[in-house]
Amino acid sequence: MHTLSARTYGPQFLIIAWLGVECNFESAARGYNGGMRLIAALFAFSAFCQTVEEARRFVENAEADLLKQSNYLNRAQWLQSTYINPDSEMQAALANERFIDAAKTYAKAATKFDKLKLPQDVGRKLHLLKIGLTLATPSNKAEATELTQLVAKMESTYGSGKYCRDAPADKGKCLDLTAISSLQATSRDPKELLDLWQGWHKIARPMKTDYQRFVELGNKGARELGFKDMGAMWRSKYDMPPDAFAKEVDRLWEQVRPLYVKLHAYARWKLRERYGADAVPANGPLPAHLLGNMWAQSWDNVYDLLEPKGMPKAFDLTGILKTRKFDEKEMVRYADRFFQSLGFQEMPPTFWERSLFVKPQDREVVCHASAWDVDNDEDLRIKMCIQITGEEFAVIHHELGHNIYQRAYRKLPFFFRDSANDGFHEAVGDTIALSITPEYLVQVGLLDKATDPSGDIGLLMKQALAKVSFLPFGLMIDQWRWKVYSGEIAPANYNAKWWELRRKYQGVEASGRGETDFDPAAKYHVAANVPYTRYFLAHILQFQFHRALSDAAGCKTPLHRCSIYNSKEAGKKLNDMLSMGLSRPWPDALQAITGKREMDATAIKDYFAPLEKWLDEQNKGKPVGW
Ligand code: X8Z
Ligand code: ZN
Repeated sequence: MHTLSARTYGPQFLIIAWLGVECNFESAARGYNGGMRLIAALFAFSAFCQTVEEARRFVENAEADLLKQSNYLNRAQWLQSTYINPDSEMQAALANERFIDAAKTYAKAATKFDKLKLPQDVGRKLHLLKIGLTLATPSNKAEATELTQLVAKMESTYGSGKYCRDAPADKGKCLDLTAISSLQATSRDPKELLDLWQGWHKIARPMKTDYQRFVELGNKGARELGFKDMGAMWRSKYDMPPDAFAKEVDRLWEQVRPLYVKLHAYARWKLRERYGADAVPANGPLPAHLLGNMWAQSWDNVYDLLEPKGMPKAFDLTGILKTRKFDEKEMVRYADRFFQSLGFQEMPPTFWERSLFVKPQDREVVCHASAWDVDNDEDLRIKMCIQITGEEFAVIHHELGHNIYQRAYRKLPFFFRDSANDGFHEAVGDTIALSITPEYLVQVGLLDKATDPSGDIGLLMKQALAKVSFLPFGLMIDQWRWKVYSGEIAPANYNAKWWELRRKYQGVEASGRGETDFDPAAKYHVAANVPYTRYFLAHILQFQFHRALSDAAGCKTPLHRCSIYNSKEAGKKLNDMLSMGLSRPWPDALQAITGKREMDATAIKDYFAPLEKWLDEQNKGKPVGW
């Protein structure tokens, strides 16, 4: 980590540093004596020394240039994502290549100020410049072009991926991921579920060779910036040494693992009841295709199979939205109004004009939901092929959370226009979605009457199937990638190791997979090179945020019944944190909202405490673990 305060200075350097000037004074003067030494030193002083003023000017120039290039890159990428074709793919790759090349050049040049004692803002910006990229291209031009084209191509391949069933009756019928996902959510036919699962995973096979080359070139670029590999570069963004961050993630996982294992055990015997002893083992991992989600990353779609018996049901938001004939835009309006109720401004007119809410019929788009700040100012947009379901209602809040964050920090200098760490960005909208309680739904007229809190196990179960089930998945993707980037996982074992980790963390498995399969790239973030540990962090952080904001809102009920809707106090607290952007290390931002400086899983554990107790009862005499 870049710690200016930890530097030690020799006596002569002290004065120079105090003047705000530093250079390799001693080595420039070495070999000279007396007066000559002084002249040589003065020469070095004027020719090679960097001043604080120069550092500030360097940063300002880099900021202005990269802001301009970022705006251009955003536009090229928006076009690629909302209109996949060879031309948009090429344009996006080229814009990316140029942006990365410029950022890398600045990052390397920034090291010339390494020995200067700098004001906090300048020092932090130089640090951010050095650690900011998630993809670094090699300086060899041909390789840089190859790498950015590979990344664009993999994202397009994923975005336009389809499963064409080959049964005669289905000839010519191809399903995209949106269609497959809604079938997976509702079908309870194990044969069909397996077929859909296997069908989608075929889209990833052709990406294996590209991915291997991508790793090679991406590592080369990261090493040119002084990182061990691309994984170390990713782990360097958390205001602590990369290895310490890896340990921090392990620590958080150990805090929540027992809760996950209990939910897993319960899910296993319920699925066994439904699908039979042949399909679901008594004490082994769960079949990956039976959880209602392509990656078994959230299980709320199989809530009906896992519903606690003899308890009131969780509210059925999908049912409510469908009965009331909601359209996509109306769902977004609810999320916008929620943020307004906290004191945030409504989304600007351009948001409604330029966002993509509905999957176009006439072209390929990357349907995976995302939020954009196209001009790094007010041109906020979301891109999402919205489905009319409760799950998507939450995703809309997730995306709008990104936009609200972006707008909160838009007045900061460009290098600070980001979240405190990437987990924060992913946590904001989810935090708001935790406030979609029965009381909130009554307040906004979507539910007639809130159920009695005494029977909340159903509600908590539904929430746990979305949140607790996610934790090991959120963790394992980068456990795999970090090892791939470091070389510990070789291409010959890509798939086997992927399944080893899925089994280890999630306790899920798939049969008959081999190395012609490349199952990791059947997940968007692998194909599109988006780091994933951020979502694991977000699933811890959002409960910390929710607890702190519920306190600010004066909520006295159990946490899962707290909604911060309409609370200006909670809104202010949230905005205090959001508007800090990336200007301070993330513990400062965490303190601004929660009063604590550590990421900590006690909030998620408190939230689910009644469910955990109930699970302990249910699992008595049943195998736990795999
Ligand atoms: O990718 C997303 C968001 C966009 S940042 C929709 N999420 C992860 C995923 O879908 O895998 C949100 C939760 C996890
Ligand atoms: Zn997100």
